[in-house]
Amino acid sequence: MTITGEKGRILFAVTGWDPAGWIDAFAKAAPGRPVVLAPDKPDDPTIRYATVWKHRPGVLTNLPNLKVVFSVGAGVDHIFADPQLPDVPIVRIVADDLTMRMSEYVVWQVLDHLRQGRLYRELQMNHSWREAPQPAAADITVGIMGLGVLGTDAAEKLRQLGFRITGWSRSPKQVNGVACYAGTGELAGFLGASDIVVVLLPLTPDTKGIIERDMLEKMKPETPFGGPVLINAGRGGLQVEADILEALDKKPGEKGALMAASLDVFETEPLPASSPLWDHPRITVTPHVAATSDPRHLVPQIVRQMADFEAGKPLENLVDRKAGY
Ligand code: NDP
Ligand code: OXD
Repeated sequence: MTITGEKGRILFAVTGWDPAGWIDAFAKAAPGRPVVLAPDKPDDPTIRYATVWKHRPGVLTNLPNLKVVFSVGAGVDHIFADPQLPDVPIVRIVADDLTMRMSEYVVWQVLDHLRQGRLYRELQMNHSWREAPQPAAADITVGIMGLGVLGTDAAEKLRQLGFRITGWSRSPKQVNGVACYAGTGELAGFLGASDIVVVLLPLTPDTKGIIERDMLEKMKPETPFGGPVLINAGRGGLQVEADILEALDKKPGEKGALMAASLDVFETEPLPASSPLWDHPRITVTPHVAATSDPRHLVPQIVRQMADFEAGKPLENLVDRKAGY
C-alpha cells in the first residue's frame, strides 16, 4: 500500500463553502498532513481521510486507502446523498462551539416569539407606541423535536430562562426538567403539549417530510400566542413548505392553524428568490446559519481524531449508517 507522506493526504471535498479558512486551520493544526481539494485521480492512493460537506457524489468511491469520512457539519444527510458511498466509518461533528451557536439561535427565536419581536418591529416602522399583552416564559411550553446533542442543550438553556420544556426522540430518554416523549406513538401527545415546537431532528428516511399537514394538525390549537409556533433549524427536507404556508393562512383556532414560523433550513437551498416564504409576514427566514461550522474550533478536533485513530483508539461521534444519523 502506497501513501504519499507518512500520514497520507486529507481530501477536503465541499461544495457551496469557501475552503480558505479550513485549509488554513488544517495547516495550523496538522502541518504534516497535506490537504487537497480534489484527488489527483479517481483511485488516488494518497488520500487517507476525507472531510466533506455536500461532496460531489462518487468522488470518494474508488479511493483505495480512504480510512474515515468526517462530516464538517453535525448533520450527515449530505453524505448519504452519495449513492456510491464507500464502506468506511463516518464521523460527525459534536463540538461545544457548534452546540452553543445552535442554542443561541433557538433561544433567540423563542424569545423573539415570546416578546413579540415581529409586532414591535412593525409598530416601530409605523411610529406606533402600543403595548401588547405579554405572556411570561413560565406560561409557555417549548417542545424540542430531537433530544440529541443540540436539542438537549437548547432545552437546558430554555429551562433556565423559565420555560416549560417537552422533548421528543426516537428512543425513550430522561432529561432533567424535560417531559420526554418518544417514538411515533407519542408524537401527538408531545405536539399537543407544546406551544412552540423547535425541530432539531436529523434528516433520515424516517423523518423526511415529517413537518406536514398531519403533524401541523396535531399541534396545540390554543396557545398564549393565539396558535402554535414552529421553529425548524434541523433540515429543510423535514418540512413540506406548501403545508406550512397553508397552516399559516388558516384562521386562529382552526384545526392545523399555525401562528408563526422561524425557518433556518429549506427544501431547496439557497431558498429561491421566488419562494413565497420570503415575504410571508409571519415567517422569519434565516439562510441556514443557525449553527455555522467554524474551522478554528472544528479542525483541531478532527485532526485529534485522526491521530487517535492511527494510535488504535476508537473514533468518537460515529454515525449509525442504518439509522442514518
Ligand atoms: P443527534 O444525533 O445528537 O440528535 C438527533 C435527535 O433526533 C436524537 O434525539 C434522535 O433520537 C432524534 N431522532 C432521530 N430520528 C428520529 C425519529 N425518527 N423520531 C424521533 N426522533 C428522532 O443530532 P444533533 O442534535 O447533533 O443534530 C441534529 C440536527 O441538527 C442535525 O442532524 C442537523 O440536521 C441539524 N443541524 C442544523 C444546523 C443549522 O445550522 N441549521 C447546524 C447543525 C445541525 P435518539 O436520541 O433516540 O437517537
Ligand atoms: C450542520 C449544519 O449539520 O451546518 O452542522 O447544518
